[in-house]
Amino acid sequence: MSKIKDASLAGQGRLKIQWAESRMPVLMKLREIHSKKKSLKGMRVAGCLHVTKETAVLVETIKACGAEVAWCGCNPLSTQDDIAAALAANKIEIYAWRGLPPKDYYWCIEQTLKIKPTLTLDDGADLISTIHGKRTEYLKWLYGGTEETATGVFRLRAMEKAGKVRYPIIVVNDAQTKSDFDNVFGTGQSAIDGIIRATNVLFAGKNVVVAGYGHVGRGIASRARGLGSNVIVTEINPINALRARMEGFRVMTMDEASKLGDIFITATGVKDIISGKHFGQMKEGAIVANAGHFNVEVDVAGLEKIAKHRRQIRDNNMEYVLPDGRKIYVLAEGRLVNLAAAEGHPSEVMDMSFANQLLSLIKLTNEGRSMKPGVYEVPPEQDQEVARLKLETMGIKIDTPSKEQIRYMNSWEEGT
Ligand code: ARJ
Repeated sequence: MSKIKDASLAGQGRLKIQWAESRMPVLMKLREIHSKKKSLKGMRVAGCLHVTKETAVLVETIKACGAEVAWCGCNPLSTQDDIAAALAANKIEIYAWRGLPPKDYYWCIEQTLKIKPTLTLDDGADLISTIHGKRTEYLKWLYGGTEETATGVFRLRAMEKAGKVRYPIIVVNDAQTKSDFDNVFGTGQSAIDGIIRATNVLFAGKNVVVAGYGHVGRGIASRARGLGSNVIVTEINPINALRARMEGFRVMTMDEASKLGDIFITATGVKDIISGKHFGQMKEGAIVANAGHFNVEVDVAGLEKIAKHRRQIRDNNMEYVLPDGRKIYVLAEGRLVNLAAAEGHPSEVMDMSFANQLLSLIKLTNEGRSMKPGVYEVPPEQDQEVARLKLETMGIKIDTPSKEQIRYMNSWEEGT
């Protein structure tokens, strides 16, 4: 049983998945090893993560390793209907279509729970929060869960602080081979890709305002600069602000930046970053996009209230006319622009994120029942292994420290 938009798109979706497979050598290698061992045998995996070609490679790997799977998307605008169709045609239970309303979004989550998951895989923690909220009857089957993204980790850390986490959850986002690559290079490229697909504007010579200078903001700022933009960063964290400044960007408040920007990109994970006052000060033709997980960073509802009228001028691009005649363009309804207006991060970088997902699921299969409820980091050995495998597939060799060097690194006696 599945619910998707159009089964006839399966062929096109399958080609895209095969393309992704050819760019995800680490995950494919792990598929080869762990499908032979049936490392997830007996597991039932409920997943709630953007339905893209890269996710499809992960889902089919999980299945090949012996698990049953039920899947749904984790954002109303990120599902690629051809990929959903290809997965459904491959007899994978999937509930996802692009543009579903919030009521259906939660209906899809509920459907995945019907397999009585032993493992959950989240991006944004909606599955975890549903189980901890109104579906606690599902707790008894659970070995553990994983979380893909920084916003989900914020939620989990808040739950942990309140003593509310009821099963072991590995925060894949915080692996170095995830957040230092996916969040930085992945979003850096895919967010700009989304903006370009929705607008085809020239980045050279534009003032690009990046809100937030965490991993994601750093990636976007660096890529926008590479395209010739003049980048302005806004922050609330003094250390991040200082880093942005010393990396050569102008740093100022959003109040100031809102008067200067041609393109605004939010990457904070926090609500109300761009709101009424800012819209009121923006230049004619300003473009506003969000790269954070939830659609809370840009107050689109507030803009709807002050705008005289609006029209959809291109795919994923809404033109708002303010009472004084100025036009402001909001991309993808303020939802994450890289997945809503483009295809998400390229396969090469998702390779490492999803290798971490798979290895974390295997760890929870073997050890989850003896782990206490709580939030767990990816083990450093796993992180190292993913990096080692990635380098190997790229044909890159690195040095090995000598015995003497290892002794030196672990000693304190030797100085000048
Ligand atoms: C699936 C993707 C893709 C992609 O790892 C990234 C992250 O942290 C999420 C925030 O919601 C999105 C996720 N991501 C980016 N690109 N997931 N397929 N191609």
